[in-house]
Amino acid sequence: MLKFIHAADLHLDSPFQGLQQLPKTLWAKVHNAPFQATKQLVHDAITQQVDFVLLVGDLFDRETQSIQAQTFLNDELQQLLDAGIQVIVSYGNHDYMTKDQQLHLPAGVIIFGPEVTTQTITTADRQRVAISGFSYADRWIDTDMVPQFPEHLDADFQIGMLHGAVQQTGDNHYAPFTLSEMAAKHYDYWALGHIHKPNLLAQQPPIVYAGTIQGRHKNEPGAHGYQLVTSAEHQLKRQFVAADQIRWQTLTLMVDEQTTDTSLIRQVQKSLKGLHPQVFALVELQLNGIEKLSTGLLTRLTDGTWQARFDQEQQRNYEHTHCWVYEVTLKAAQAQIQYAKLDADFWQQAQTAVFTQENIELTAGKLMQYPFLADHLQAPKTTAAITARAKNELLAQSRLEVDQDADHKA
Ligand SMILES: [Mn+2]
Repeated sequence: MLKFIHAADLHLDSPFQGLQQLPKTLWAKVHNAPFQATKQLVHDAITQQVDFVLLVGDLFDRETQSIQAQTFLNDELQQLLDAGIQVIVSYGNHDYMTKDQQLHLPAGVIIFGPEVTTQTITTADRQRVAISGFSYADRWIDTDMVPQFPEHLDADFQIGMLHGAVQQTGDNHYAPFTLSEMAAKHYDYWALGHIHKPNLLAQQPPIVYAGTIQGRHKNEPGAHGYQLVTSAEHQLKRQFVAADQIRWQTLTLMVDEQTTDTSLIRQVQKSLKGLHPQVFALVELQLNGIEKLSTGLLTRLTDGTWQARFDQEQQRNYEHTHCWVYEVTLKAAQAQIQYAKLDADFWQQAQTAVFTQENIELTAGKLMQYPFLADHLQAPKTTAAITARAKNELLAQSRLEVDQDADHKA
């Protein structure tokens, strides 16, 4: 039986920005999570006695890697090689191979170059597996690489490794492909990387995104890990295996006129105790119905005062609850908030004019040259999130003004 692991997007050395306020031990756990997840993969590969491990790009988060991250990965890959497990690597858009910046992976690791080539591996039980793939030589590949992949060769199984995204309208910077051209190659498995959510694009033969091994921010929620692939008759079957050490999730609570600083703390703690996460949870607390809150509490939620108080509480409990609330987001229950001093139509007009993709790009300026920032800033979700935050700020601000006016009248 053939057995292998397909993983991608380890993103070692991810900075986990915006979480530096976490308690030291928790911050260390978060920062180490991609490393621990990788250790888990290596451990599983050895205990499962797989034939080989495929790593489909973005092993590192940036094209320049820390010595620690390089040493770590080399040690782990060496353990696989020592156990007789072959390792096949293609680089992606985050760790593309520049001429002057070559990674030194352990001797014996098979690394694809910038052109599509094929490596044939013979497994312990004499099965021949042809694996085709390529590495990024630059941060972008605008051309479809699938036509360069050979037809199914004379081997028991043929696998394609591709770090990229399905062709879409607009920009295609990540080796754009279509499912039909992949299917037309008659491979037994397409091992994909780049998209961080584990995703099965086609059932049989499988065309699969392994997903990132560890979710790195709130837009990568849910379980993450790798694919364990085994042969049954002449088909390859895959199974998702979790390897992540922390998980991102959202907790939604309703608040109203009765909510006080203290009652909210109790309400959140009670809900967290009920979560019982299997894997340590980093929780975005989403409060709905905030237009009913007192001005004082709304202000303390907006300026971080409430969160600072709550942090003192969760410092004492987080090892027990296995959760940490890292962010509080505020939502009004009504779609249209009545702003005290703002005409609703005027707000709508201003919102449409100000919160545009174009304005965000203009504001970001030179930062747009970094593909990972450009991807984030161009996502419709980002525009929506910035708009929502501005609304909450305006709401808190206008409520304060109303109160001040009331004071003047008294
Ligand atoms: Mn990636």
